[in-house]
Amino acid sequence: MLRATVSKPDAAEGDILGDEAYIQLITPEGERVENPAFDPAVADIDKSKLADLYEDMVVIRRIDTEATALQRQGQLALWPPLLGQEASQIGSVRALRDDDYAVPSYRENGVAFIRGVSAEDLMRTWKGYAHGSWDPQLHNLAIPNVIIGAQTLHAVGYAMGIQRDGAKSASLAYFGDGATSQGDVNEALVFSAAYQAPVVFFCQNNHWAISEPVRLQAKRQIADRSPGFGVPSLRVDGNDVLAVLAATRVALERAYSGGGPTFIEAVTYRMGPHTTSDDPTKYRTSDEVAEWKTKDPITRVEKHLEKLGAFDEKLQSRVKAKADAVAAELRSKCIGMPKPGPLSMFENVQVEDNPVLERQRAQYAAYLEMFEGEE
Ligand SMILES: Cc1ncc(C[n+]2csc(CCOP(=O)(O)OP(=O)(O)O)c2C)c(N)n1
Ligand SMILES: [Mg+2]
Repeated sequence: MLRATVSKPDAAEGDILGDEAYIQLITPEGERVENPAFDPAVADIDKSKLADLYEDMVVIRRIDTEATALQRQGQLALWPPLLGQEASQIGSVRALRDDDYAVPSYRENGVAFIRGVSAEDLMRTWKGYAHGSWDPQLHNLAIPNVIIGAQTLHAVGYAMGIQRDGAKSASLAYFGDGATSQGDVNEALVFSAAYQAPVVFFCQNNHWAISEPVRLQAKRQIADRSPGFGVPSLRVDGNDVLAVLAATRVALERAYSGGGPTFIEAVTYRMGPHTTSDDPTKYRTSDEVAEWKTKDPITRVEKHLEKLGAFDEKLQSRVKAKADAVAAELRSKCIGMPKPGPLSMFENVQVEDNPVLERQRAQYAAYLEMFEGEE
């Protein structure tokens, strides 16, 4: 079940894009595939719970669409779209317990929403109004990390803390395919294995690190990297919410029971730009995007629910109403957000004030005074 050793190298460069060797429980056509190893992990997911996962995915896609529009209208400074990665984000975050601690990159805005971060807090960072918008302790979710891969070290450190407290929870780090080439991620893997820390490395292989394709940096599958560090891995269809939920639950159970770290490669695709500042038509073909559209994470659950006779009018209107309400709140909170004064940038930098910070604040306040009375 777990890959403790690396698989055979790919036959040819480029095969990584088309490789289907992963855990899949619902096909793009909406068929349920039996999998004796992973079915038990999602045995509780009946029609109604699958409909809830569907609702989650529709809602976070809507958040993404709304936020992208808000950026285009000048209301947000930047937005990193999650379009296409809904199953990876929902399957993984719904596997977490409240006492588990998640450590995201910048792209996990769907994860943040599910962890209870308010629309206002979600928007604040991307409006450029705060360094980090929410209280990590309140949601057991760290603030977004833009330093590629650094958050994997934080997650391992947190997991080592859990170990020392004798608690039975786990931490989970979100990062991308590109991040696996960073030193920080490699160091995090070493430490996690050395201490058998209760941590899950959740890598969303969305096939691109800005304009660099995964095949450039990875001559073998991403899931082959961690076994070399002594961290077993799972490779899962990242567009299949049920499979992602199953794989993440299996990895978390290993962590809770003292089994140590697990690496998950969720094979997915970034359907939109890297951020709203990026134009992906400069470096990838529309054929590639069209091919991934056929593997859409939401459509396949719709098809599956249809086959079960559960994709009815009631569900559709419930989901639409929720998505509409969340989008409307996001928009009104974003547009109505009071602009913080320039000196607010000195808040929450460190736990306590100190002479260096105070001096910088005073210097900047004096500088701002020079412009008083000007338009
Ligand atoms: C240490 C560091 N190096 C470079 C960058 C610039 N940068 C921002 S996003 C990115 C690509 C990350 O790709 P990946 O890990 O696949 O995540 P994705 O954006 O696809 O979710 C890079 C290189 C950065 N933010 N931090
Ligand atoms: Mg990527």
